[in-house]
Amino acid sequence: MYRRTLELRLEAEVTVFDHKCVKMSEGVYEISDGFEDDEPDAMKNTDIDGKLYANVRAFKPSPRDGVVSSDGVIGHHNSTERDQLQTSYSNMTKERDQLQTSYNTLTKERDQLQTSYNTLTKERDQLQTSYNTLTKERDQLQTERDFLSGRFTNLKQTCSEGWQKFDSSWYFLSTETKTWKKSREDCMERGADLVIINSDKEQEFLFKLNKGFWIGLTDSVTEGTLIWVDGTPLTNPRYWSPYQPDNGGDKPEEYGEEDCVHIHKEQSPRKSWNDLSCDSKLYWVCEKVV
Ligand SMILES: [Ca+2]
Ligand SMILES: [Ca+2]
Ligand SMILES: [Ca+2]
Repeated sequence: MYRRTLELRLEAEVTVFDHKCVKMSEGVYEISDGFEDDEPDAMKNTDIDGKLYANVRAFKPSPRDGVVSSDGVIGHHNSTERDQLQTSYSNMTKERDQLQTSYNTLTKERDQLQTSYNTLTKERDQLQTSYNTLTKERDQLQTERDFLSGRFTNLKQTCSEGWQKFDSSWYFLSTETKTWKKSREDCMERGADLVIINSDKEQEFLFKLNKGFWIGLTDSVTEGTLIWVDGTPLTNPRYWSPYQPDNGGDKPEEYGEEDCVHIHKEQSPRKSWNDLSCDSKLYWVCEKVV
């Protein structure tokens, strides 16, 4: 914009200058005529100026001869100014071209930067997504690690305190005797519960421990409804001794209520359960599922 204004101004100046030149040459011609008419006699051939004027008089220029032929000094001055303007104009044109080149280069650079910026923005977004995913994964792994570490600590305790493993569970056989309720409390303090028997294999394993002990089965809530310590009702398998459960021979007034179940070591492996008074003191077995 600025360049264009400058160009226009220069062109205007050159035009005005051209116009002035024409006017000036006309003026000179007219003045030399005037000298012929009005010059006092005293001026003639008396000094340098006079000689000059005389020369002017002697030369009869046509209006078309203009600056150069009518007055050498003025003509030279004007042509110098014109040359200077021409030079300025050339310089300006050159400068304009350089500016145009610079502008093109900068435009190109700006476009490249824009492209780079877009690429980087995209990359940043991808990295952000990756970061979010990794953060999520890290949190999951931390949770998993905490869970496993807890389990490991639990297992370490289990192993060091006389527990033994069978299938997918750990078992603890007590070395003292307690009521059913106290026995259960002991198991819970060890992070376990009284044993729940789920299979023939488990029943046989327990029978081989060769002791009479409490298992996690009771009908203390509702007489006749036997429930495991995890809340599931007794279905199958079941390994009752003959005539059991009998709730004390159905004579509570004589034998007391029998609401807690134990394994009787004198019976056969698959026929060894008996219900007994919960206040009896027996060994017990805790079970911890891995
Ligand atoms: Ca079990
Ligand atoms: Ca009972
Ligand atoms: Ca019984």
